[in-house]
Amino acid sequence: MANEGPALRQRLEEIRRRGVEAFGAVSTREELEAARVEFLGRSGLVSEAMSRLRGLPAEERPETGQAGNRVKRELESLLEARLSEISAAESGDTGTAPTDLTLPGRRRWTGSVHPVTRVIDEVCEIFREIGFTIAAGPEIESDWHNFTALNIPLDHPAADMHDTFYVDDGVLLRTHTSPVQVRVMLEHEPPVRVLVPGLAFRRDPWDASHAPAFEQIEGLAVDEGIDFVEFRAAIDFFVHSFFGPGTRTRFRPSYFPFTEPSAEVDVTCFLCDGSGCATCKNTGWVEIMGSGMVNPAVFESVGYDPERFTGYAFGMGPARIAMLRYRIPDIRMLYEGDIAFLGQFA
Ligand code: 2U9
Repeated sequence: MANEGPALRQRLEEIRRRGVEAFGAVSTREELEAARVEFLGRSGLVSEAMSRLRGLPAEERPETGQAGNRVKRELESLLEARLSEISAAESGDTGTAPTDLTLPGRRRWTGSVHPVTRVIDEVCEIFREIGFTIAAGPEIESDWHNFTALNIPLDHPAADMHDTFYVDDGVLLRTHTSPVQVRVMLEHEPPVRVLVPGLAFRRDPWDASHAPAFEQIEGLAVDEGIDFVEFRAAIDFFVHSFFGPGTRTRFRPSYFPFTEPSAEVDVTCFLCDGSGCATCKNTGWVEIMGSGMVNPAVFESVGYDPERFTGYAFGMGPARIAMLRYRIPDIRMLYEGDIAFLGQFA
């Protein structure tokens, strides 16, 4: 009988359809058990149909057998699903907890700007007002861009293996953002006024006042006729804008290979107004940055005429400024990602 295979498959499809209907209609364990016996029991409809496989011609058996197995699996999973629904209904578990209308509403979660980022943004905005643009560059640098071009000889302590992360011979993680200014000068003729925020890396300990990776903001202005007066005026404009118009500035002589003369910039303590507190160690002054007139040797390195051009440069650590401003006692608090702590600065 050539039609027996298709006929049996048709029968299986009918069993499947009736089974889906029957399992869908039950609402108690007893009804479900009765439907199980009828369709999936040892002498149930599926078994009965499958027992007729043996009578099929050999070439019809695989396809029909697979169809039978599919019907069996479908009805078995339906059985299981209905069983858990009925159990859940019996235990009174509707799948959703009752709503407690007396609970306070959930506050929408909002992010906040990291205090170091806030300082960076404010500093950039202030210098933007006096003509500075932002520049960026690679964090992995050549020792020429990081040291040599900046008048730091490679046998200077700053270039020592113990202070710098070397990636390869002559290749290192930049120890300041200054190589970016070197790159800007190599690519552009003066006038140059750039601000460079970015990460710098030093082989420093991870303690209350050091981090091996830290943000810096450096600035560089180069043009004909830039003198110390313009330099002080720019720094004063920044200090008044950032710390308040009543803040006074003090330049203390210092030394950096890339500036000459060099100065540390102190401001009157913005926490005690100069009367003396723990932050200013009772001196009334806090140091906020290093600075100076660009050393002509640096101009030589990048091919600028040191007879024609002068300029000033400065560098600050925004984490240090954030610590002073927000009275944060340990630099690690800024870098541990503790949302409860950082959220306070929203
Ligand atoms: C060029 C020429 C000069 C950038 C400068 C400083 C002084 C300075 C420190 C502040 C705190 C680094 O983050 S910190 O530890 N920086 O004191 N930086 S002058 O001078 C330059 C830079 C680039 C071409």
